[in-house]
Amino acid sequence: MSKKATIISAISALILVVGLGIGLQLVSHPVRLANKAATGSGTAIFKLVPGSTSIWTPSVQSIAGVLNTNVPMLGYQVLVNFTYTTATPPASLAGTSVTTSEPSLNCLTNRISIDTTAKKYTLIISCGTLLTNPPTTYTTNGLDKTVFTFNLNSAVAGTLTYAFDNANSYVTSATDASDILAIPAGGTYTIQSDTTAPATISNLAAGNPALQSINLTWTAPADTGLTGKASSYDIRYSTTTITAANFSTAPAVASPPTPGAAGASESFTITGLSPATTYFFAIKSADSSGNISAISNVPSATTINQGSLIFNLKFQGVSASLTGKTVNITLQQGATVKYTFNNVVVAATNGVYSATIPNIDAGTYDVYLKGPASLRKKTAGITIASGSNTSNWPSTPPTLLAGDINQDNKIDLLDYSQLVLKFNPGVAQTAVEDLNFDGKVDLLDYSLLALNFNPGVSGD
Ligand SMILES: [Ca+2]
Ligand SMILES: [Ca+2]
Ligand SMILES: [Ca+2]
Repeated sequence: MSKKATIISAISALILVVGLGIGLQLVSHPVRLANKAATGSGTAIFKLVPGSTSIWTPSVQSIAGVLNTNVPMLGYQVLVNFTYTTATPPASLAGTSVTTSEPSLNCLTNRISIDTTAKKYTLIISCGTLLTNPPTTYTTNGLDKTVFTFNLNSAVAGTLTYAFDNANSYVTSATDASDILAIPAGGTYTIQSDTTAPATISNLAAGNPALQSINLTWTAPADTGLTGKASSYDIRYSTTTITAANFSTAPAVASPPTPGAAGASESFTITGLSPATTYFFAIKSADSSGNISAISNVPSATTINQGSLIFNLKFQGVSASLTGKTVNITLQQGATVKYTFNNVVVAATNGVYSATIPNIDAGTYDVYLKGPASLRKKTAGITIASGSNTSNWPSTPPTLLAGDINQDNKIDLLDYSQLVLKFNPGVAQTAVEDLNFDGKVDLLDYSLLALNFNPGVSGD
């Protein structure tokens, strides 16, 4: 039973008891009572105004308090003495301890719940250094909210205290808001710092090795604190194994990813590694309080071992820088063919034609080049180094000898016969028999074939 209800009831009783048929005008109102008292007494003085009508329309309300029905009449005033029983103060602020120091944590969200039904409390909360917003003290009208939200400083432990402001706390019943109700006591929260590190990552895996990169995958760890996840990763790699003791001295990844929610699949590719090198990897995570996890498992992986074939050549009898010329290339180790590339376009500068072929396993090869109507030419002992754009290709480009029109790697009467069929000096034509690539099949081509004519002897 609120005191307001008690007052109204007292007035109602008064009207009923006195029954004078004249109006009552409240003279002293509100009636202020002692704070925090569960029960008490009060006095209301009413002025009787003959001929007027009552300004009160008594409502039907039960009374828990006890009215003093011995109401003396003092002239035109009526003195009402009554006792009252306060309404039940709000339930205590729920929750007793919050374990966290996460930044921007709504430390009291869903933790303070005040029954404000028909009551109005002014709540003063002081978080001291815990609070960043508001800085230290927060005052609110309890009527308009039951949940109070504050931001905590990161990684600060301490005590949050709260109290109700007696002078500005009221019970509000209907439209009247002047009667002080018992004020609930204040209390404290203990804000504890987070001293528990995120869980240790145990499924770090290294895979997808490329020439200079390796991909890592793992599962995001869980952490204490309200976010439940780590706030940062520290990823290390080394060409020697990583231990808890040397973790901090291993090179760190410059821009590790931001941790996802606990249990999320994480993936990160480390670049800038050396080719053909075995690396070890390890990861730790930290929470926003600076707690650092133990070292993860330490997987390893090896970058691939490849380089590029960089070569050049000349076509016999061709000094021009022509476009669209192609060669077939074979890389062999002994009799074993390791790579074959057909119709590789070679770019020309002053009659020297060149190209680069990447992704060749590091090693030493014999490289065979063959033009559209030339004998195959071997360049022995070419070393391809991992990740390298240099090789020991001869400084003097090999020259492909012209005349193998029928592509049997010999220059003989078969080739001569084909050339004769296309022989047509002065007439432009595109033909493989145009050995010097000048757009005609004439004596120049015949001369080249004759120069290399060597029946029974094959190219390299
Ligand atoms: Ca933690
Ligand atoms: Ca031939
Ligand atoms: Ca020609």
